[in-house]
Amino acid sequence: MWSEIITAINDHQHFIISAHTNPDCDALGSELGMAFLLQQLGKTVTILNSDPMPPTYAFIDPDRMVQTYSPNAHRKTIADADAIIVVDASGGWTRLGRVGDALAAAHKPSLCIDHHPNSVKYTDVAVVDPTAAATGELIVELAEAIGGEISPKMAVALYTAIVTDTGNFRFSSTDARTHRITAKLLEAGAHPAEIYNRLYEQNSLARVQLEGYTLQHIELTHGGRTAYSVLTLEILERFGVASSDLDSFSGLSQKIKGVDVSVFLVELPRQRVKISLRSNGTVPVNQVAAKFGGGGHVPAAGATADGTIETVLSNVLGEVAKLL
Ligand SMILES: [Mn+2]
Repeated sequence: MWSEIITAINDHQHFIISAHTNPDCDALGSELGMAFLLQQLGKTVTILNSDPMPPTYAFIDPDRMVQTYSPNAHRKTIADADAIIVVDASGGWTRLGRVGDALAAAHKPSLCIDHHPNSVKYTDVAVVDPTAAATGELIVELAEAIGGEISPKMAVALYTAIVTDTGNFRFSSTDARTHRITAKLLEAGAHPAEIYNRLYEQNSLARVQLEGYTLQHIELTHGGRTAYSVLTLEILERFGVASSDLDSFSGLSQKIKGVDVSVFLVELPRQRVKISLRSNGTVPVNQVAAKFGGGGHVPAAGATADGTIETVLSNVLGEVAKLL
């Protein structure tokens, strides 16, 4: 499975790694795991994303390798690169946002490593394995296949990728392979209690109180099968919490008995809305996300849409209703 990827890595020296917009922890951890592996092999690496690293996840990047793409600052970096590696995004260059346009236009040899279903082949070489619970799992398998060593830094980045993408090993994608790979990461120096603390126990009081506000404003529709909550710019401003800092809010209403789908919308500036969708695994919310130009998995997906929050909410609920 890895032979083409390994050949391409061996054949090149300067790499750019990228992932999808609004990178989650699997995207970031996989980028960093891949970057540390390439450095170990004597390669040079630049990680470029369209959106910044959420502060919560910064602990997996002790060397501050993840950069936010800027056309002027990175023109030469892209021109000088030999090859591009995309992780955790297989819907096409557009899934990468602004940096995707620049990378596509550069026409460099390109590789993709991902676990999203319904992949679109847009790179020269791709390993897409939807049975993997996280792209982080695939990076561990690649590291082994290439004869690399899992360093403590790699272990932390990749463990964090897997633990977040599996909802702390509770999503149905979690299997024996996940745990076998995770065991290796623990042996290599990832500490679960420490990582849990960094991920989930560093909230500001305001963010915890905003969680309370969100819980208090959950609405049910579709006979109780769909729950939705909406955070407007005004509310975010009132609580002083950034829209990029709300990842764990999207599944809050899945706690409710009878709820199959959770819709969580966050208003962004300039009439844009961030859509986060969760389901109990029986409703493919990635199909809804795809309608709005996003993507994801059956139980967890997202997109960013243009429009007022009211319009986007009614359109999203309409699309969800079609699947129920
Ligand atoms: Mn992922």
